[in-house]
Amino acid sequence: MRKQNTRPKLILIGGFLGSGKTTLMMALGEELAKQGARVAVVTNDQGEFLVDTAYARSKGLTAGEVLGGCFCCNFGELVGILENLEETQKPDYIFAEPVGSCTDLAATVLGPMKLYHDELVELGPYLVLADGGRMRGEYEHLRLEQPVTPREVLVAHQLKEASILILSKDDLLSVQDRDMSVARLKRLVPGAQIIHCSTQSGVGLEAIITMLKDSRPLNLPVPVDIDYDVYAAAEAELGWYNGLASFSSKTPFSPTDLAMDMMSDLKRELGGDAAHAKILVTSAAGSIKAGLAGGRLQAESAIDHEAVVDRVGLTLNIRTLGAPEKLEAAARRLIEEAARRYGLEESGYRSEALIPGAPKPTHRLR
Ligand SMILES: Nc1nc2c(ncn2[C@@H]2O[C@H](COP(=O)(O)OP(=O)(O)OP(=O)(O)O)[C@@H](O)[C@H]2O)c(=O)[nH]1
Ligand SMILES: [Mg+2]
Repeated sequence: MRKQNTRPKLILIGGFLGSGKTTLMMALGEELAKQGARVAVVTNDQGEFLVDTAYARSKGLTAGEVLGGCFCCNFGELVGILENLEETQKPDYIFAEPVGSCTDLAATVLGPMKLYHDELVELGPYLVLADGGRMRGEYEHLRLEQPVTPREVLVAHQLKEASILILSKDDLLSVQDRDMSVARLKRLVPGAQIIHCSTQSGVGLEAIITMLKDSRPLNLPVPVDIDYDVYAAAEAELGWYNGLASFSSKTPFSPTDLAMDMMSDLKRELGGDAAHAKILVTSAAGSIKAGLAGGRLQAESAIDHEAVVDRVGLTLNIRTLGAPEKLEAAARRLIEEAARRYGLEESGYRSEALIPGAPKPTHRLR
């Protein structure tokens, strides 16, 4: 059913790299679209060539993107995209996914949007994902309650400024794991509403949709203070690689095998160090997306497992500890190795590797 209100509802979905933002955004978007609503998404990255945008478009969703820095530092561009979506699509809901290493969105995006562009969008709740896989793994070793390292400060801050905390990847958690994670989140963000959710089992999705449809006015999340030098240091710990290429061959090959082999090679190379690495392989037979987050390799495919094709397009995004030049060299080796193993001809390679610059928000309301 279409929304009554004429302004689209803008829903920001935040959370650390690999926590499940895009997957959740697609699941919610597809469900709302099935119910007759018009849905658009806005993706965001420090660079170009995004798996998330290509993935959203491969699912038939209208996707705009803010490139070259987060929403907060490119606020005008975000507003331009929202205006354009309103003019061309008249969406009921717009999901926007900030960069996973970005925080302070209450002060730099939501507050300014309400203050300067109230006529353009109605603000929905700010959902922040706490990665279920990491809550019962890596995050057990993080002092989120008394953060010290830049990573701890960043992750704790992301969680603390949420309107609603989503404990993601519930399917990976035992009941006891879930209870412990929810209890920890409650201690960390007292009074927060917490919904546990899985895009695999479907748990929690209906509760989130019901909340998004609620037309009662919302309180904006209150900005939480953060030291921008520490925040910048947390972002600068990560090397960023985005690349794309095309592969073709006279002998048909399996896009699924190619994607999984490449990600297994990458997992061997990066081990648990990948904040998030993801690949999207598109072909005439469909697409496959595979991701490596928190040391776990997972795939989501919209293609027959047995399908073989003679050409594919490939987009590869890696965010991990380490220097961008090393990352670029590793990604290049990965692509060359895949081409050699499958006897493929490679063309159209483009890439960029960088360390995110210090955040300099267009607005910061406190
Ligand atoms: N088991 C499980 N895996 C999930 C779930 N949601 C997402 N994933 C996997 O988690 C990985 C990261 O998912 P994304 O949705 O790409 O995460 P993201 O937060 O958008 O990542 P960035 O855009 O890099 O910050 C992928 O391999 C997904 O398949 C879930 O509910 N259960
Ligand atoms: Mg994403």
